[in-house]
Amino acid sequence: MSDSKHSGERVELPAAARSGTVCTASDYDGMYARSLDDSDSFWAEQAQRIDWVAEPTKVADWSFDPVAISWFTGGTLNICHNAVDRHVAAGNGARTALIFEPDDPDGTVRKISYAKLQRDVITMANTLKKMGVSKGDRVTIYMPMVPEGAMAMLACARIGAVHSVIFGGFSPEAIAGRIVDCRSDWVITADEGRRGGKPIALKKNVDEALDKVPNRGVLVFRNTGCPVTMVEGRDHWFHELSQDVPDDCPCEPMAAEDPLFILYTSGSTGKPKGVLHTTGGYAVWTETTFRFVFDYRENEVFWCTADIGWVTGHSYIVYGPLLNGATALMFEGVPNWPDHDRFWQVIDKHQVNIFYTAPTAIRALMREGNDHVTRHDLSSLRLLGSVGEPINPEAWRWYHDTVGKGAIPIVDTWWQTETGGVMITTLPGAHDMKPGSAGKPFFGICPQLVDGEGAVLEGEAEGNLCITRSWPGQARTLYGDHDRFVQTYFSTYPGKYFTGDGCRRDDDGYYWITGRVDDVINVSGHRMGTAEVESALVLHPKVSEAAVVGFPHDIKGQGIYCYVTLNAGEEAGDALTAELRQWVRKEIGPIATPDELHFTPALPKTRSGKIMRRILRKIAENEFASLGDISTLADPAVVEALVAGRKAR
Ligand code: 6R9
Repeated sequence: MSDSKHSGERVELPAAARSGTVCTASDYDGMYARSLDDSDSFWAEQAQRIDWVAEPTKVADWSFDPVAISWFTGGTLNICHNAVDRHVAAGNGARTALIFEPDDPDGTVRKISYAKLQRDVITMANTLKKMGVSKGDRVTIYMPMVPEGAMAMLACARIGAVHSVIFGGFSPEAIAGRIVDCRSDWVITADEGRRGGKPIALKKNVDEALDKVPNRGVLVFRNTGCPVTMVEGRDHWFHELSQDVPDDCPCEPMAAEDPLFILYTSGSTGKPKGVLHTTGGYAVWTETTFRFVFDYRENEVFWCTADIGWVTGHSYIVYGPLLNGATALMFEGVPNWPDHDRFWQVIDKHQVNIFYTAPTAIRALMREGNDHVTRHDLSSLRLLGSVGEPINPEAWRWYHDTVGKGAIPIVDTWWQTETGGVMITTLPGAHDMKPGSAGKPFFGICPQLVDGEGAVLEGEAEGNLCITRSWPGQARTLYGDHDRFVQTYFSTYPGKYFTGDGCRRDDDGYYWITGRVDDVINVSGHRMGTAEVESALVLHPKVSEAAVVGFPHDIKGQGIYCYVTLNAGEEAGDALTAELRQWVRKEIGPIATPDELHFTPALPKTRSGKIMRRILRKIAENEFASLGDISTLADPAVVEALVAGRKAR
């Protein structure tokens, strides 16, 4: 272990991790070089692990200025065939595809083989067809973390429908907005979900959303059996509609660039962005990244704790593992219910080999002490992973030493909804680790650091993280708004994809993500546009203006800090604080609940009326000494009042 101020602490890869790996250090160097120097042949080779109906005639075909991205042109395929059917056809039908661990530890575990998954997906695909869904239709999926959620995605992919999964924690308003944005006529949901012992009223939320945006059909799964209202002609119980559907359903051949899914994510302006991924490139990218990043070995159990409503769930619960014929664990519950040892208990119970979670969960569990971990047998673990936000070295250490017993590697994987899969990480059999650093670029990834003016920074440097070349899993557009896609990602530094993240590269070529540089905050690994929360707040009749920033939060990484000015005559107080918190929950969902509401008579503004967020951020962070230049403020006294207010909290 070496220690250097600039390049960070280096934790050597255990010798055992280097043997039997899919990619050694020298393999990586050679493959990485080839992935850039001879990109087409490199990706054509990776693409051979996918079954194509028609082979692609061209590998990469893209430009970042103007922005037009295609991969595997001329190729046709079906990702459901690749994730499910081909494993059955190859004689692996009996292998477990999904292990379902329910919220309640005493509930029923389900083990779903590839053969069973195929039958269930066929039934679901035919039921969707019977309801009226056809190729190209957008289908909203608002499901609990049960296997039927994954099956719904695969069933859409099978018939060429485009899925748009909405996280079960989102509100009716958020569902309605997303349905309108992608003009989705269909919803797949369940009566109710469960998490941490509490019910989640999924069908009821859908009903409220559909009051605003009528839909053609809703397919409803019976999950908890709670009573729900079924709207005649619109709502269908799956167990009824699926009666008598045929038991075969051919996989629709899709062009490589046909849309596979839309996934909404937060941007720096109010409206969520419908990130669009297409079929061929996403299949190759998730298959390849899963294979190399997790170094998956036959019969291992892989557990990614994300929800399928986030990109991590799409790529590393559903598509990446299943494309590799792996066994993926799907967990309905939460880390701290019924007790803080739930994760460790599940690892022991299902003999999990690869465990992939988020720093927010690690920090929360670290707080509860080591006993919760040490009382379980975690010896099945071979590899740990982290995703969603920078992991602080202290949490990394605990994860490594207490969970991994200091004996197994950690992959800290940096990527985004827009990147489809992992972009920067160490590889578990190739690279030493550095706590807090994601590591090295994955094959085909060309990271570049630029300063505020766009000047390229070489060697050891800190700047804004761009990617200069396309990769197969890159998002192709924002649904229905290509201009916004270009504007958001390619206009700050023309000719480059701008990630929105700040980053440092050390003298070993390791990348250290420093966080978002735009008005997006990262709450428990979930991206939240500050503008979204502001819009929700100002919708309240008593609120005049709101400015939202992130601030350091022990568990969540960043918390939501809201500065609020009220309309004349309105009184601030605990009751209004509670009311506004509830209001934002209802507008966006529980993950957007403000942590701090700071009422203020005025916000710091420039003379041209722009809110000085930089200052608000510093005040929220308790960094009063470094407020910077406040001379351009219309009324500098506002700042003094805000600082006094912050200190008093
Ligand atoms: C996969 C996912 C993307 C943003 C990204 C960055 C942050 C994700 C990270 C990380 C540091 C890591 N992020 N992984 N920061 N180290 N290993 O999380 O996608 O929800 O779109 O968020 O999350 O800021 O830009 P998404």
